[in-house]
Amino acid sequence: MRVHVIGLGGAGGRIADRLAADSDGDRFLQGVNAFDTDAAALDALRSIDESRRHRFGDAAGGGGLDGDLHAARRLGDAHASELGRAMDDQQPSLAEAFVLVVGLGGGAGAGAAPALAEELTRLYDVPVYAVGLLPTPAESEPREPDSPRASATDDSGERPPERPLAEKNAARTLDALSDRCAAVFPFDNAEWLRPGEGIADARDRLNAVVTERVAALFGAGEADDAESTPQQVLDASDVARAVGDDGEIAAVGHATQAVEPPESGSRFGLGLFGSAEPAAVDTSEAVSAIETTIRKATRGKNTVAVPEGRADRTLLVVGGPPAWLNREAIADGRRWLADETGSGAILSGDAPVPGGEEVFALVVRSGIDEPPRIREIRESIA
Ligand SMILES: Nc1nc2c(ncn2[C@@H]2O[C@H](COP(=O)(O)OP(=O)(O)OP(=O)(O)O)[C@@H](O)[C@H]2O)c(=O)[nH]1
Ligand SMILES: [Mg+2]
Repeated sequence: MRVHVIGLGGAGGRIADRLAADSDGDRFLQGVNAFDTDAAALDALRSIDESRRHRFGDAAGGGGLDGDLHAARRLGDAHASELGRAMDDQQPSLAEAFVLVVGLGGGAGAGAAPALAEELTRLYDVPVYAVGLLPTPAESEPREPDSPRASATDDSGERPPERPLAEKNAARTLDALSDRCAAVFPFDNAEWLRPGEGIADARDRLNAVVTERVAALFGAGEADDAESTPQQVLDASDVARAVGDDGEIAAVGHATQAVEPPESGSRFGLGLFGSAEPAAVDTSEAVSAIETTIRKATRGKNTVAVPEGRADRTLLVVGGPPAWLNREAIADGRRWLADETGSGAILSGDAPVPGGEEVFALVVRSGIDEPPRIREIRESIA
């Protein structure tokens, strides 16, 4: 499907920038923008063309809002139509969905996202999805002094928290986005950190994970050439059916396995596509690669924890070199997934990648029980 991705605030801008770098020219990325009040943060981006970065809210004086969600909401409301217009040169009316990417615990991005979601909903008839980065518990806790001589300490020897209001901002922003977006995809930063790591140390790695999953989900079914047109095309309405339009949260699992490209010299392979060229892929190897990636995508770390793995609706995408996409193995995987998640509905599609060197599986679950970290965040304002 074709999406227009908008990164809001520091984190959102970095992830949109990375998506622009990794998916440059891919058809699914219909448009991409970065919006922030912070001129320096926008300047630090590398891949989004300058004309697609937009600083808004002169009242912020060209800086960030330091987590002041109240001020940020006011700016977002005042500038939402300006942000909508800043997207116009990329033909947003061709997008099949909008994807807002935002750090939920901050100021500028979290404050502007609900107003922009509302504006896009008013202007266009397609879903607005949000990818929301959850703050870590450590961001709102007093920090250990870096060293015995750490300078900026208070009387207790602790430094003040990095973002004292992160959890409360996130709770309010989750509520606001659930009201205004078709679905929210949380990414639980803390789950992806190693012991002792902070977001600042790990952000490139975290952002690579977010970017890869966003591209795998929205890029599936948007092949660039005719040979890779999937047999079972995943389209925008499949995604919409899987994640609903009620602002529910959805979790994304993903796994890959490196495979040998087929030897026959054919880019097209056999497998699903019944090409005349026999492809030299061993069936049992293909079956095992598919089974393994589906299981890993399901049971491995998701973007947010799924209690008991249960979901009302599940979407499965299997991709890779066509010769490796064994149809029976995919059908078996679907049955296993229905059992594993208890989902009445499993939607699925394939994403052939001619000449690709890995098989991947993507599993999206919606209608899940509240993940513990989301509950903790919501309770911070209860
Ligand atoms: N995954 C990821 N999360 C980040 C990154 N940077 C910040 N975050 C998270 O996002 C939250 C908001 O941070 P920013 O995006 O910098 O905030 P902002 O929207 O620019 O808001 P202000 O700077 O306060 O105006 C933080 O509390 C972190 O939890 C990043 O690069 N990657
Ligand atoms: Mg900022």
